[in-house]
Amino acid sequence: MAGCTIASYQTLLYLFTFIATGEILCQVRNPERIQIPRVRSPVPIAATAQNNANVIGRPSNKQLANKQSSKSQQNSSRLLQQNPPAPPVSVKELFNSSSCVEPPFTCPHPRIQFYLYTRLTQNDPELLDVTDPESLYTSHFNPKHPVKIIIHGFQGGRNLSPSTDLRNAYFTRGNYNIIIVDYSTLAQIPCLNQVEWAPRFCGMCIAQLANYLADHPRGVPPDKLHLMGYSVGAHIAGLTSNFIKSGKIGRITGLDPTIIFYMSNNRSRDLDPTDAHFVDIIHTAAGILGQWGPSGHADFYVNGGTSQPGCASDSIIQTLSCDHTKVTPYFIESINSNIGFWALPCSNRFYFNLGLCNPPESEYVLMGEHVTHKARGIYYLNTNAKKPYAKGFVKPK
Ligand SMILES: [Ca+2]
Repeated sequence: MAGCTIASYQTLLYLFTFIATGEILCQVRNPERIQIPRVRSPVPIAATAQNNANVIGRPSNKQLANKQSSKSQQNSSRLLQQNPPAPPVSVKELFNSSSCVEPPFTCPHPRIQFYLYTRLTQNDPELLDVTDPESLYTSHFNPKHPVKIIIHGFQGGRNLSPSTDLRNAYFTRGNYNIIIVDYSTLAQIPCLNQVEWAPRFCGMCIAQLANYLADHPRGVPPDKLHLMGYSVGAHIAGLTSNFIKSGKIGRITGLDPTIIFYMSNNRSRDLDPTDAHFVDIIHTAAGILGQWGPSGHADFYVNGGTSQPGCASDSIIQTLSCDHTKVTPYFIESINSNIGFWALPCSNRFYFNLGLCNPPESEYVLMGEHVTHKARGIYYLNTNAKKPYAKGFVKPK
């Protein structure tokens, strides 16, 4: 029995290594300075504390009024990031949630942080404190600009690609409020139990952020939010919807949602069309590291959806990781592409490859950032093997 447990653990570890390798392969670190808003709010705290009444695990009014508590949390957060707890030393500890993350498991949690980036603060993100109404007042958040909430994958982080590349692409285009959910120290490789548990917990805390934005006089309602998640981050976006009480999320983009831990048909446990007004999914490693079946209003299968050009290598791990991670450069390029990733509706890969799907031009849609929210069903498209990946509008021969 113990042997089975260890064998299962090893299998899972290999799977997570695939995902982690994919994340690590494209790591880019950017130096930055964190801004913690300190200017006083012109609006009484008591007024906004009342609006914050529906948030999950919300702090008490005493906490809302206690700035010292907020400062302590920020200091604690920094210490945790600088000194993560020691990894577990036994199989039993691996399945103990407290082995890597310290209780209490309530939101907000110092290991799940929200960094606001605007065009003016690209290198000086502002840490949002959902217990403090002043935090949003004194930040550069502008409710007139689109709000993008980016959720990285396993072993990702705000200073790693694709978070960094997404920010750069959006700020090249215009003004946005980009909130990076950084939970990099929440789910770590040795703590397998947390890899299943952490996404639900993370979703709950992101819902607290969404409710904070919805209740705040200078915030936005959930239908103005665009959540996008890569790999397990896609499911976290879906799980977030389970905890939002103040409306429905406007859009969720799933970037090759991982299949690991998400192979059941329990829609409350993963990303599905009920989680937002519009859910678009891009598949690049379907059936291997990514989910196979369609799970959004619109599902895009790129180059067949499973194997990506330019990813072949001598290492099977590198090849599979490359297929999985390739989804992010496709989406990033879509933000500023002049020709776009045009896709056509088609029921399956076989018909697409044979050129049997030949719909009228009016049925083609753009994949990626500028997808029409009216898109429904399964779409296929091909890309170039190297940048620029977009082929523009291409009709089957
Ligand atoms: Ca769901």
